[in-house]
Amino acid sequence: MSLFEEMQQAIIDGKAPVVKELTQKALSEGIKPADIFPKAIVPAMDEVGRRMRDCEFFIPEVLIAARAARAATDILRPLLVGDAAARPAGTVVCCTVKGDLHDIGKNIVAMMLESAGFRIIDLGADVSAEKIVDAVRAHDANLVAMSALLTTTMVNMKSVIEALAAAGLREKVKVMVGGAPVTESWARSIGADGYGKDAPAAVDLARSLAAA
Ligand code: B12
Repeated sequence: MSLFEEMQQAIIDGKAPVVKELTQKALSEGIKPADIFPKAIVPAMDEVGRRMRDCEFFIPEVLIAARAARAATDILRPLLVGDAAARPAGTVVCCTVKGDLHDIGKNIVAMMLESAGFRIIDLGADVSAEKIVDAVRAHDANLVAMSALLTTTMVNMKSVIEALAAAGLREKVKVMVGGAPVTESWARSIGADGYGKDAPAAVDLARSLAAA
């Protein structure tokens, strides 16, 4: 098994200490930090996404794998600053909307996006439209990923889209939405650019929106 394959397996198995050790080994062997994303982390998390889609993995396994992937990204991120070849796939402002404290799904989405090479600005839960607008501006984000778990808070997604438009930022950012009560038709009705039903779908969607 190659070092990259070993790393992939360790991520899928959720073995964070092994991932950390293998990441350090890869770096000591002269492997470029930027190569570790496409050759180990992204394919491993793509496989985790596939298993989740096929009901082979459930939330705990996904969280454990995402944490293991983070053991690598935590080491690699500081090394990538200023490396043009390692430009992130995009910058995503991630949050759960105002009034809503549910953040488990949002955290999974954020971790999967990070593992797929996106820079994540995670604002947490119960986040106001103004805070999202400020973060998009401050971090020059090209994507906003919003989560809502309550039928009473999903309406706040619309307010965020309106606030982005009022701030003159709507043309600059793509908006993706998700969360248990959110649907494709809801996303369309509030003028979002896309809806994802789970974290693997969020990764596919972010990739296609960032490329559009
Ligand atoms: C855990 C939980 C809580 C925890 C939250 C802890 C936390 N840190 O998140 C606590 C105890 C705090 C809580 C509180 C409440 N809860 Co609650 N909670 C849940 C529960 C059981 C699980 C939610 C969850 O984490 N699911 C697992 C994650 C992984 O799934 P997910 O969030 O849907 O995310 C996935 C996808 O939706 C998608 N996704 C998510 N976000 C995004 C974003 C984007 C951009 C994309 C593309 C995709 C995407 O990808 C994720 C990963 O696959 C649900 C029931 C349920 N089965 O959904 C009720 C539920 C959501 N809660 C509910 C309620 C009513 C409440 C309370 C109002 C209860 C009360 N009376 O106080 C409060 C509200 C507090 C508040 N202001 O937010 C109701 C909502 C009903 C409704 N239709 O609005 C539910 C459905 C339970 C029920 N059947 O009644 N809750």
